[in-house]
Amino acid sequence: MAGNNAFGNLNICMRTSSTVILACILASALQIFLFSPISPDLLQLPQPSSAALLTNKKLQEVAKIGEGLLDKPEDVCFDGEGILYTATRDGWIKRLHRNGSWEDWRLIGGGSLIGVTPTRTGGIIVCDIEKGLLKVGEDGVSILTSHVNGSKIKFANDVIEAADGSVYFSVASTEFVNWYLDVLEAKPHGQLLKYDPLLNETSILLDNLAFANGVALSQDEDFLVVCETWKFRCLKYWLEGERKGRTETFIDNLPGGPDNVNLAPDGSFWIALIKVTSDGFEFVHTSKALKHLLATFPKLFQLVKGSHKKASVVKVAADGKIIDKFDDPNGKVISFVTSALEFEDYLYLGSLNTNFIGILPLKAA
Ligand SMILES: [Ca+2]
Ligand SMILES: [Ca+2]
Repeated sequence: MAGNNAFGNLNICMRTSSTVILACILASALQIFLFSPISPDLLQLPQPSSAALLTNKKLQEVAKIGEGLLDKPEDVCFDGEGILYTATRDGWIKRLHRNGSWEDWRLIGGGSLIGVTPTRTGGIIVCDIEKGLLKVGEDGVSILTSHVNGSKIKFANDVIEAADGSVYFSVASTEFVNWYLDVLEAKPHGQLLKYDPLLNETSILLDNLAFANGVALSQDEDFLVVCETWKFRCLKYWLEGERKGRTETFIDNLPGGPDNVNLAPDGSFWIALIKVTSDGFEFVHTSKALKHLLATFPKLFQLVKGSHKKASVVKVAADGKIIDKFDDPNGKVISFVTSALEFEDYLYLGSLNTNFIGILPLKAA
């Protein structure tokens, strides 16, 4: 009898444990679906084109400038006098003078400054993820534009000023400020915007872009390149000529997600490429359940994100062909390179994972 009782108790115990485990699983699943901040689509990450050049280690040769002074300098630009500017995560615009001295130039605050570009009238324009576009000059900081069609501009990402004073800029996502949530949702929430300083008006040129990122003008300013990070491609938007207002693919199947793009002196473009996903985790993008799980527990992003594990930049001719490529294949010296800018035969590299700007001589490279 005692044996039977013990067996019965064990049975009840096991049934209770199973019920508790099942209830926990159901509750977790319910929590994930109820609290998931995304409504995801599946995403097939593009395969790099066979025209992409082989991986090398050239970015491991970078020298580091401003080391220790620069907190995640996402973008870099030069003014007409050759002064370098960058916006740092601790809310500063810092600049490097020709004589090699760094200056903490303007404190804007917040942790949301990224893309920068010089203006014809002096100073720079900076993208503030929270506030929109800011003009930063000797006389201080002002908001250039913060709204479009009555809505607040969120996640301005990169900006360029044309010779006629028009300012073109990207909005990465109208939904998310966390870039990986936008990747996981895989719905195109990005835009290309134009600010007209004469009319003091901001308008939407392109909508439904897949994390609109870098923006650059061609040498003749007849077209503009805008990058779509998680589609691994950049578009060409025509500003002049017969095709004015039309959009076509500039380059696709890039060997990484394009971030910032900059015109090179020879008319080609330098594009920084992000490793969006760690090797072996690509399957995450093809499962809605896993996307919900990750989006609900963002600490898991570190497992899946590949951005901190590699750096790549490509040089793409005006006809959309890759003509050069530099990598740090395992992020040994520099990783998460977001910007590559050529100036006086050197390539300057911004990154969201460094406390310096990388610099590489192009003649010797
Ligand atoms: Ca820029
Ligand atoms: Ca960017």
